[in-house]
Amino acid sequence: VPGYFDRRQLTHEPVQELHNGGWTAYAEKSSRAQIIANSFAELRPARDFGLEPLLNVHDRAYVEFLRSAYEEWRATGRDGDAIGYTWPVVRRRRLDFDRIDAKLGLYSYDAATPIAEGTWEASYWSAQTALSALSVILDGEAAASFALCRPPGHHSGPDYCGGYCYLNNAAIAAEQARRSGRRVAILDIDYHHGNGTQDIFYSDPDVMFVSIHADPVTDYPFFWGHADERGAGPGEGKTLNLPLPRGTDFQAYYSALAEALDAVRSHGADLFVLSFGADTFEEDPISHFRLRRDDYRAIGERIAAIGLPVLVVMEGGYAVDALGHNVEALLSGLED
Ligand code: SP5
Ligand code: ZN
Repeated sequence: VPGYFDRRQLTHEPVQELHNGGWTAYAEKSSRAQIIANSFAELRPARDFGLEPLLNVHDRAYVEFLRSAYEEWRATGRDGDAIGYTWPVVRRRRLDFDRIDAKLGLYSYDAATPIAEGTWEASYWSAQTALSALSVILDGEAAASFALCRPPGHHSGPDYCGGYCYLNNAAIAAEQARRSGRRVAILDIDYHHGNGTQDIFYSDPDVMFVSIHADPVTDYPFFWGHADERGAGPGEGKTLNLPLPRGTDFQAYYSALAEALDAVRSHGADLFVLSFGADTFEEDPISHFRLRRDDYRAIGERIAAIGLPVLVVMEGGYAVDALGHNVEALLSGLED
């Protein structure tokens, strides 16, 4: 499976995030990508597809905010990373905001997603990495490809960042594929619900979104990913959420996977986008499922069995030492 990556994705290195009522070390660190990259004999560099595919998914004002937020933050005399602290949730009005603190509240939904010096550059190249990996599939050169995206993307929506995500890499690739005539299904198997991806395609009848994740009753992002969220308007029935309880092992997980793949088949998809988070791993430090390394191989094999071209887009996974092995296991299953 050809893999894509750009070293500029490593320039994003926020120092801390708000968690358990205090500041802790940022979990989505660049060594995650480095260790996955090290498990590949060869990774191809990303090509530059420009801003247009990003703007087909994200609002222009949001993209401009991402580009300039760090500079604006520093211009107000602050040190360190830009992070919001006031959110316009209560009786909000859409105003034209100028103050960076207001914009951070407007364009984010949590305090786990700071904007550091390299955030725009890394996010831009993370999205280009997804588009590059997609292009080998669209060109018919490979039946499967791997985008080593980092920062991840699935919590980012049309005009917001959150959950370590700034640009929605999987959604950007899916939208690009749809525009070249493909019928796309996205399966998200990160531990956390992919609320941003769901939001982007919620009313869309063409792109199906299926997610297996920790029940949002107990886990982040709490407000989305419940089983009764099934899409809206013409997209009704094209969103499928399969929440599972903390402690889920591979046996229960595999049943959900079978249900998810049945839905993909019924959509008549001809391109499969896998949002792959390895934070379902038993040793993940921030998550609570019990998958093991060999289970990722079995997941890959099961997905390969449906016989569609597969674009794998990296999302979360924080057991850094095991990340390379877990990604390798998934991709080796896909190859068989
Ligand atoms: C892409 C992805 O997996 N995002 C997950 C975001 C989850 N954020 C909420 C949990 C925060 C836990 N932070 C622990 C920090 C340890 N230093
Ligand atoms: Zn996750």
